[in-house]
Amino acid sequence: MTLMHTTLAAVALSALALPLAARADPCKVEISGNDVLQYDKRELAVPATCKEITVTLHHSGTQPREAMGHDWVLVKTADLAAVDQAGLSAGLANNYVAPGDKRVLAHTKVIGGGETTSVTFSASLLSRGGDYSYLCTFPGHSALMHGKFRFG
Ligand SMILES: [Cu+2]
Repeated sequence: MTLMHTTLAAVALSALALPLAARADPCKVEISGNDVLQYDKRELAVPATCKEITVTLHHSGTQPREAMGHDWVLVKTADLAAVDQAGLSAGLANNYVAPGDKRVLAHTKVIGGGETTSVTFSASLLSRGGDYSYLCTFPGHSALMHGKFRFG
C-alpha cells in the first residue's frame, strides 16, 4: 500500500468513527468513586431531550462498602445538606438514604471496591436548567464527594 492509500484509509476510518461515537446514548452517564473519597467527575450533564436517564456508578477502589462505601444521590442543590443529614441516621441498611425522602430525586445503593451499580429514573422529575447536585451520602463523604448535575 502506498503512503497516500494509507492516509486515505486513515481518513476514511476516522470519518466512520465519528458517527459511531455520536451514537453513544447521551442519556446514559458514568461516574467512579475511589478509596480516597473522590468521584472522578465534578460534573455530569445530560440533554433535556432525555426521557429516561441512567447513571452508572463504579467503585474503582478495593475497600469494602462498610468502610469506604459510595453511592450516587441526586438532589436539588438546596437540599444537599439536609438529605445528607437525613441519610446519616438512615444507616447502611438503607444505603444512607432516608426511606421515603421526597427530596431524593434518584439514588443508587452503596457499593464497595470493585463493584458497579446503576440507577435509571424518569427525567420528568427534572426541570431544564434546574440547579441539581449529586453526592455520596456515606457518612463524612459528601464534603469531598459531590458535583453538579446539569439537565438541558
Ligand atoms: Cu462515598
